[in-house]
Amino acid sequence: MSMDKRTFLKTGALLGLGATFADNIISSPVNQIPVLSNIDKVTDQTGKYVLPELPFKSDALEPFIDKQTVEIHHDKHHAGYVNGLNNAVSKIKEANASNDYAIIKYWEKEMSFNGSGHFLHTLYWNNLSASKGKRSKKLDEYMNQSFGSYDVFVKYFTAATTAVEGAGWGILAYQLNGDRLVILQSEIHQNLSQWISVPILVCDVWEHAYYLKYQNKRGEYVNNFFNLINWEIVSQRLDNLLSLNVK
Ligand code: MN3
Repeated sequence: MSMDKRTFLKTGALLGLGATFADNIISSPVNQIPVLSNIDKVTDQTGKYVLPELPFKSDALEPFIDKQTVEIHHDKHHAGYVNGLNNAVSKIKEANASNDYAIIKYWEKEMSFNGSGHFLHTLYWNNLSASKGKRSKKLDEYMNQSFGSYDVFVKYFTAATTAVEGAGWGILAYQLNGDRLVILQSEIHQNLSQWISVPILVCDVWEHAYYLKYQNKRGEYVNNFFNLINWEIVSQRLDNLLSLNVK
């Protein structure tokens, strides 16, 4: 039994998972990564979004990134996203309580913009350090599989990140179902996604999904969508994600 498998099984036991389930899980390379907890935490105990402390002193990245930039970036910009996100969440709660969804599109956009801002900055601070650290064998394996080599990754990531149109991010991501690494550009923070959120239920509202039958009546199609949801699959997706225990 490999170290990875032992680590996982131990964790699986802690989570109360059966051996069969653990055996299934370890067949995917990503799940051999020991469970990571408390890295990239975005909330406090109560579930409220909070600004994480910097994992280093604000001058630690000198001379590459200066102290003043780090302080303004973290204390002002990142803090602003956290406040904006909490505000959007409370406005959405109000909408649910009053059954008034007149400006739900606005608050969804605010939640997405500020949420992605909060989450990406949390990842950013935690993936920076004055001491570079070493890549794991597993990460190198995935780099080789996905891009050919680490050197190609560096060239590709540099090119894609430099070429982001306007403000945004270069992102190295693990594609859950496809089991590979991908490099993405994000314009602004979000484009209506939230980077650490993984879909478990989706409804296609492109016109091709409903137009022949519903024409312009998208709301009717969405109402009827609720007659068709496979909640077992949705529940299973949630269970799969909870088993990753990355909270
Ligand atoms: Mn920023």
